[in-house]
Amino acid sequence: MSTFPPLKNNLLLRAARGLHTERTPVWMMRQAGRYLPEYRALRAEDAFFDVVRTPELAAEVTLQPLERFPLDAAIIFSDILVVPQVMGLTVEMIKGKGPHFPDPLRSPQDLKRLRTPDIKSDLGYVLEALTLTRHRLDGRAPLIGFVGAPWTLMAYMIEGGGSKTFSKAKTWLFGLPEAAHALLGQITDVLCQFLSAQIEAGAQTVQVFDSWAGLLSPAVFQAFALPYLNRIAFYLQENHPEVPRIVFAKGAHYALPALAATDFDVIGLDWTMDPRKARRLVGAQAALQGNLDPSTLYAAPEQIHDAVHEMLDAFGPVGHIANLGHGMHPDHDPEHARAFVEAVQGYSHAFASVS
Ligand code: 1CP
Repeated sequence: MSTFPPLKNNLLLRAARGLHTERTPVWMMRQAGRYLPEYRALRAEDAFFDVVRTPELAAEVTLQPLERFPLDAAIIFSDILVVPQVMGLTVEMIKGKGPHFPDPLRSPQDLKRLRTPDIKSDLGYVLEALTLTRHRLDGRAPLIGFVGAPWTLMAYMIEGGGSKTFSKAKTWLFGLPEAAHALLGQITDVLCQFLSAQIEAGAQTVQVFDSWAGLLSPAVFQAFALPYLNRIAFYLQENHPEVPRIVFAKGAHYALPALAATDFDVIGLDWTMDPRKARRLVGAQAALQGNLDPSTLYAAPEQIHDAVHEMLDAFGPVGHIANLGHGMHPDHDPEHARAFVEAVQGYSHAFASVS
């Protein structure tokens, strides 16, 4: 393992542990991406997955938002769909439309098509990008690795792309539960290995994105999402106890107490969740991350400041990582992202010192 430069800003790692920090750390989901002209310029030259698969380019894109804003974390430029790819499914990125699987899983018979990847060779490009980025960061901020959650990945693998209802994937949950569990178990094994390898390659914290958790009922989440999230958090706790684990189960209001009881250290909230209520449900069992409505960034900078102050008051100064409640939109103005970051850093500094 290479020796990395010392970390000069560990605010996020401390907040993730519920420790006191001199101000609230801040980053933005999808902070590297299409709202940045420098990203669009780079993407004009190369296809999406070519950027992801070229460590030099992935590192460059990861650092783009940090060159502009004083962010407290970098998130590696990659995609949750690299995992279905190495399990044997073809994934294309269609301009303006998003991901497309030309040959998704159509029936339980198709599980035979899935392969067990060799993480170090098949996903070596992500690992190399992490190591390179960690060096280039030079300790400015911690580096976040990530994966999609088992249910969210299963949803794409069966549906073949994005969907409003993911009804094909839900057909498996309700009509083919054994096949669904077999698939979820297989995905989970890969995710445990991949997250572990990301940590060994340089990730200082990891986030699991369960972007489609909100489509599930509490009972279905309990049966098909939670056990696998639990397994991932437990595996990481056993193997890398020093690395904080973040889970973001978008839309899953009902799941907060259950997630608090897992080995995740941080629970991400989307913008529809009330921070005070979430804190009551989670107690001191986990730190919270979030949750400004990303659409707030369409407002003028003064209004962004007001909304951020309200958000910081609601979360309080301890055990909070400021973020948006979901990702940046491609039509966001980068200067409004700056207003968000500066508002968090300016206000929380004053606020932590009086509390
Ligand atoms: O044309 C382009 O440049 C493609 C746009 C794009 C980008 C910038 C995609 C396609 N993926 C990404 C990068 C990405 N994806 C990151 C990079 C790091 C960062 O946040 O800065 C991350 C963390 C992801 C994770 C991801 N991919 C999620 C989970 C987060 C979320 O938004 O809920 C999901 C659901 C995906 C699938 C995906 N990849 C790309 C798109 C457009 C989508 C969503 C499609 C859909 O709505 O179903």
